[in-house]
Amino acid sequence: MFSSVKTILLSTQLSGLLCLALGAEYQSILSAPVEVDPCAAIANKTWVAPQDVRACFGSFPVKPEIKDNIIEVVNKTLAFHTSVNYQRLAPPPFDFDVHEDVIGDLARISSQNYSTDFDLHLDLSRSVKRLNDGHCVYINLCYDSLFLTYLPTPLILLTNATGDQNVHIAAEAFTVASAEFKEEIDVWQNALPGKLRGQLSTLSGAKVFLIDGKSPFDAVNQNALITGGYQSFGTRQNSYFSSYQVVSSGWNYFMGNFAQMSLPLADSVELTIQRANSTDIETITLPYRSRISPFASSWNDSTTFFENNCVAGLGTNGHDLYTTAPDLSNAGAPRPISIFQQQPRLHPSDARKHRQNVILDTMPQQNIELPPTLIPQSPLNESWSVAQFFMLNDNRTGVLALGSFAASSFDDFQRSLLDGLTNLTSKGADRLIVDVTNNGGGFICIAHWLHRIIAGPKNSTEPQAGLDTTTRAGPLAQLIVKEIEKGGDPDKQLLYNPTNWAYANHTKFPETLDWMQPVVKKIINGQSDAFSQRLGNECQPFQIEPPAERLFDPKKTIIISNGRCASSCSLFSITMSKEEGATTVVVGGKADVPQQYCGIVGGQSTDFSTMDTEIKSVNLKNHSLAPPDFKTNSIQGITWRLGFGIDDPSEPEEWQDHPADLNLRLTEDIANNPAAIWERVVEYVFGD
Ligand SMILES: *[C@@H]1O[C@H](CO)[C@@H](O)[C@H](O)[C@H]1NC(C)=O
Ligand SMILES: *[C@@H]1O[C@H](CO)[C@@H](O)[C@H](O)[C@H]1NC(C)=O
Ligand SMILES: *[C@@H]1O[C@H](CO)[C@@H](O)[C@H](O)[C@H]1NC(C)=O
Ligand SMILES: *[C@@H]1O[C@H](CO)[C@@H](O)[C@H](O)[C@H]1NC(C)=O
Ligand SMILES: *[C@@H]1O[C@H](CO)[C@@H](O)[C@H](O)[C@H]1NC(C)=O
Ligand SMILES: *[C@@H]1O[C@H](CO)[C@@H](O)[C@H](O)[C@H]1NC(C)=O
Ligand SMILES: *[C@@H]1O[C@H](CO)[C@@H](O)[C@H](O)[C@H]1NC(C)=O
Ligand SMILES: *[C@@H]1O[C@H](CO)[C@@H](O)[C@H](O)[C@H]1NC(C)=O
Ligand SMILES: *[C@@H]1O[C@H](CO)[C@@H](O)[C@H](O)[C@H]1NC(C)=O
Ligand SMILES: *[C@@H]1O[C@H](CO)[C@@H](O)[C@H](O)[C@H]1NC(C)=O
Ligand SMILES: *[C@@H]1O[C@H](CO)[C@@H](O)[C@H](O)[C@H]1NC(C)=O
Ligand SMILES: CC(=O)N[C@H]1CO[C@H](CO)[C@@H](O)[C@@H]1O
Repeated sequence: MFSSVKTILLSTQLSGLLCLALGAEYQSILSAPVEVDPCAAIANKTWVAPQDVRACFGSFPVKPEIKDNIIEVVNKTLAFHTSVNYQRLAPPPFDFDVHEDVIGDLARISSQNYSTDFDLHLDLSRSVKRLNDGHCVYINLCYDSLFLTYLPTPLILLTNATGDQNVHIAAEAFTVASAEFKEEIDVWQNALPGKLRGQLSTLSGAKVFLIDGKSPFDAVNQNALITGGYQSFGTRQNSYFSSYQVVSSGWNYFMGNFAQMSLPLADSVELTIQRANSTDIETITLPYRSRISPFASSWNDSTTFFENNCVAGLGTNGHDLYTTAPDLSNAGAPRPISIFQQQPRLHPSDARKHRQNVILDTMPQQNIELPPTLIPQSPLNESWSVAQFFMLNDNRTGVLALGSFAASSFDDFQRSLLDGLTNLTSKGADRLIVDVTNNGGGFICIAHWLHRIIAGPKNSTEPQAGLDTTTRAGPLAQLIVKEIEKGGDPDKQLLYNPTNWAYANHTKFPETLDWMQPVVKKIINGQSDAFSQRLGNECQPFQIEPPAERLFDPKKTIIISNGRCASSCSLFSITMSKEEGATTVVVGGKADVPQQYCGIVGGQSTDFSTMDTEIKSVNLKNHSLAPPDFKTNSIQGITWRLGFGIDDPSEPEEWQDHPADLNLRLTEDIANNPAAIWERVVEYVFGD
């Protein structure tokens, strides 16, 4: 009975009318005592049990026309994603990590039946995640992170005095959880058995022997198979553990995939632990609890749940820039994709003006605070937003803790990086640490800028301080460029407009040029593919004058992260490491697994709605290759440009090796303590 109600609710306009007409009748069905609406049961609640969220999510049957729409939009959008054929099988060292035939999986999903729309979503979103490409992610705001599902016990991988690695509950776990989850902490306190009841704080620091009866790395590795985002297995392992990040409001605590999940797929976890200062081995069960997202729209039953959260809204689809009045488009309002981009919210004009390369995560950044005792003290006054500057106690090592390559104002950010680094040198710093832990990228030209001002003017920084790129030349992309050449973008607003790009010799394209022709044909993993000519520098000359001399000796520059440095962060780290000889350090990570100092290089990231705007603006929406509008509240990210390699300039940098020079083990005394980590890194690298 319930399904048939949903069938009508999920339908298009016509059945929407039907629904209105029959509203009273269905209302009485819903309120019958035996039929509890599972979405009403979790309406207007902040914290709920994951199984109750699943009951709501799982109450919607698959509507064939909705399923076909999602698959068609995703499939046709992937024609703009540079990497589809590369990702069928990446070259070593990523051949074990990246081998997803996403087009084949879409065909499989298309012909497969699912008992619920949520099951369909799981299969589709996980298939896309198997690309292990954080630029190319499928998100449905109806499900993904509508609730985040938490445990109060984030984990950390520690190395002990005899050099062995053990998984622990983070020492700061209770401090973090009791501050962030004030109103829910009693649920966990009361869930603890026997004498542990109410003693959640004593779990902090505990050594973890088993997770759900198995070795902790069984759980870590299971997660690494589905978390997506990064090519490297080691980096995906590291995503399980807690860490830190500079955000625009200060220092954030990153819970890790064990203690924070984007979907309500686990109800509880059984942990076999040894608490600090105890010899007992204890087994406890902790419930997962789901917290409503601040981005959710409220509902009171399944109908309003679906209408308010699951259908396309402002910014889901693109718009014709030449016919839609700005107030009818989403101009001014943040686009849905910005919720999932791992960078601060941008000013809309900056977001349009300055190209970005940024990782998408199915989990938005949270404002969970790093405990005050772990926050580095005495930032320099030039610190601004995601860029915090410090001088270490040796008075010669400056630190730039950089949580993102984007900030609310491009211009202020660019200036603050120059001022902060200049001030460090004027205070006597002659060596530099750049801590990019969990830096998901941001403005492409900020990555180039930072490379240029640190390393100074030289042939690796001027005029190109980043990577040359190419974009995919699918048939529809070629047509868009032809339409622009014919005058289809008089105001030069589109990404495909030649005025944005330059020849490989870094000379800007003329204003009228079909720059896609001739296309560069390639055979990739046995598939015919086509790309644009090689594109040169797009960032220089910079808007502000860079210093005439380098600010630091790149060989005395250390780039630190947990491997989770993506997109523009990769552009910066790779050019600094491979071209300038900077030292790369990955902190944490399993000792016998290679650690990459960055991942997800890309070149420029974008998404379906942006491509849809390009298509609509040149009147190609009717073309058979044009993706239709999403009917659902969905996002499809893509890599739109791909950077060429440094070691092998003829192939993408994306799947070339980025091994860290040093893998620093995390010990109890430095775990999640940035200042302590920096001092330890200085000892190891400079031998002080
Ligand atoms: C519940 O409803 C009240 C009153 O409308 C509102 O103020 C509150 O924010 C709602 N809470 C949630 C979790 O939606
Ligand atoms: C995806 O698009 C390709 C053409 O690019 C087409 O051959 C294929 O059938 C489509 N797949 C699905 C599931 O629609
Ligand atoms: C899916 O369901 C349809 C309609 O019930 C049926 O015709 C088809 O055979 C099913 N497909 C599979 C793969 O089970
Ligand atoms: C380090 O961990 C290993 C493995 O758990 C353990 O056998 C060893 O006793 C520990 N060493 C110290 C010094 O705690
Ligand atoms: C363990 O004992 C040491 C020494 O007595 C103490 O400093 C520490 O706080 C204790 N740890 C916990 C979690 O109780
Ligand atoms: C549920 O919310 C809708 C608007 O979202 C409102 O029109 C309706 O009256 C509400 N129903 C109940 C039972 O509160
Ligand atoms: C830095 O800012 C603090 C607080 O605003 C101020 O007291 C201090 O004088 C400033 N230091 C410098 C060197 O400008
Ligand atoms: C660093 O500079 C501060 C302030 O100028 C001074 O107090 C301190 O002794 C210096 N430290 C070293 C190791 O030279
Ligand atoms: C860049 O400069 C370095 C040193 O000045 C030189 O060895 C190298 O060949 C130059 N590379 C190019 C591409 O000009
Ligand atoms: C760069 O290449 C383009 C296309 O080949 C050519 O027209 C242009 O003259 C070149 N510019 C320079 C400065 O060599
Ligand atoms: C698409 O086709 C329809 C019907 O053929 C037409 O009414 C509409 O104007 C076309 N739209 C565009 C953007 O060309
Ligand atoms: C505190 C300090 O030294 N501030 C200087 C930082 O750098 C800017 C620009 O170089 C100077 O104007 C500040 O005086």
